[in-house]
Amino acid sequence: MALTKNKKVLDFVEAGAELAQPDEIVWITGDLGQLDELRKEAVKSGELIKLNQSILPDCYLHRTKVNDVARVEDRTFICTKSREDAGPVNYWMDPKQAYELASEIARGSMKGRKMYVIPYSMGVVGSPFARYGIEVTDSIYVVLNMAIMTRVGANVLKAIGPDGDFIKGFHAKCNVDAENRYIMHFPEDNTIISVNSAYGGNVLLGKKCFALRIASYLGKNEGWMAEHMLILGVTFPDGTKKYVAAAFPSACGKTNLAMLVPPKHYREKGYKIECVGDDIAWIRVGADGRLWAVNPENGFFGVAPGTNDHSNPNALAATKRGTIFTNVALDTDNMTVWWEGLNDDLPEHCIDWTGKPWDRTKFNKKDKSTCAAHPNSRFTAPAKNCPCISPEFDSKEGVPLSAIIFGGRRATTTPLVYQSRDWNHGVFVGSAMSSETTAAATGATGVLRHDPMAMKPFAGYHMGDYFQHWIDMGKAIKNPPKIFNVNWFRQDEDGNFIWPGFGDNMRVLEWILKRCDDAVDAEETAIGYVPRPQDIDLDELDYEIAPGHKFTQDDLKAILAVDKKRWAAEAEELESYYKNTIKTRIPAELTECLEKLKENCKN
Ligand code: SAT
Ligand code: MN
Repeated sequence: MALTKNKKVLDFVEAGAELAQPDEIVWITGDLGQLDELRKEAVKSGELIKLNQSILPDCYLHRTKVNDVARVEDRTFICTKSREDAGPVNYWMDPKQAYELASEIARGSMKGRKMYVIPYSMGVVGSPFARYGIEVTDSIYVVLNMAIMTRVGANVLKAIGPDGDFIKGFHAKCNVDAENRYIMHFPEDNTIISVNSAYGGNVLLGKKCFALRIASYLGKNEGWMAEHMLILGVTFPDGTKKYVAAAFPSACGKTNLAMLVPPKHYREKGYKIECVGDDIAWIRVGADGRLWAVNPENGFFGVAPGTNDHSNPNALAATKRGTIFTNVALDTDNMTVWWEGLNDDLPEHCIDWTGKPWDRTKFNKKDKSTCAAHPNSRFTAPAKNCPCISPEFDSKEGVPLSAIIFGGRRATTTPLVYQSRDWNHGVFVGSAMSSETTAAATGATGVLRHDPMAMKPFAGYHMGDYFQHWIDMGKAIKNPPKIFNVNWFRQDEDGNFIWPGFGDNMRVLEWILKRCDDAVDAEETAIGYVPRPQDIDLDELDYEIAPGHKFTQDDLKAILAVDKKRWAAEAEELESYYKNTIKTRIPAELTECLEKLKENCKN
């Protein structure tokens, strides 16, 4: 039975049903009993595998088709009336053509299936930040994941009200045919359509599709920002708190930084990190002239491989109940999960992510094809499970930002950390981000590509207009956060990571926050302010870059150095990206920063 009298909602659901012709329509109420029945049904059909309930209560494993393991950027479209408005780094399709194509593919696709109607909220229901969506889908996996990642149920329909608007999301898994897979966004119609996939970012429409692509477009028009950022809170020994948002591309450690456990001597002094969000931040200017951020999500869709007791004990703890694992390995001796980097106890009896028995004797760390878990295998865990979740997680107003951090995976050139000269220069630094690609999207990994503000796959409109929006926001912020860039991924000639990363990133965070208070000096360089090596706390740092090579101040000096020759080349490359890729609508403020960088690198 329909749960609302809102005609727009009813018309949308009816149109979806008319097209896809499901046998039945099921409204998701948010009722725990209903979700439980769906889990049972999914276990019966094999869509979910029930894990050991005494070790992993309420946890399940799901395997996708092997052709459907990551976001598909080349099949993700922004469908604006004018091609120019989608901009140069998005794939574009004419909206009329897109609707027709999607209809053709989805027509009759839910025959013999049920269509679930998921009312969901991005943000705390009823808060001024919150935005609502309705996703219809024929996948129980999607329903159960959305019920973790967002706030779902009848109360959302109440919040939408009898006449309110919402973002329309239509998902049909069809035959999971990669050749007919389309993830389409219609920002001018508040609509998302996804067909022929059943994987995470392609189908959990509240996440990247709504909370970034559609929301970034809404934010541009309404004067706020939707960003691919974690949000964390730092508590200082005197009890004060400061908040930081950080943008890194997918699978570059946002979840790890958001849940960081500081080194022992910091903990002993009273430092604490709390996680507000690990992937998406919605940001507005507050009445006090500062930027305020909320995490619109309700769970974590984190990368499993590499997550362990050292790299991220908080994320690991979050996955111990109520979690859906996707494409990890199944340890059949005790019906638990395993992935590369979880521990050194390779399971003796194990089914790999494709559903085949796995032979641990053939495992070779360097060869992905011998891995038991897919490199982009994931856990969907409720945020409330996280031991370090911030008390501000459910705050309606969000948290005030002291700093914004950009970062990518860069083996060379980019120092461990540097600070921009001011807001506009910070926007320039974000626009100049490049990072090595990861398994989070299909295609080659380890290839350096431009990824401005980590939003290349997620800005729902023209990238030049997006830069302009950042510049314009700066004008509206009386007390702007300071903007920094970090790079945890510098490598030596043998490919070893020079900086330890993980919990030791606290040492860099501390410097960043001191800079926000003008409590520490810095060296002005060609690219911005870089720490003096003595200002990064190396106390009790015990890290071996390679066997026999312990990290010392000299290594720190090396990863803080700004090599003007390399930066001159970087600037030249960026100039070509601006000119040949973005081409138009680049704010003058950014080209001025580029000219200054070129000038600074000359001698
Ligand atoms: O697949 S998702 O887009 O949800 C995760 C990611 O790539 O960041
Ligand atoms: Mn992400």
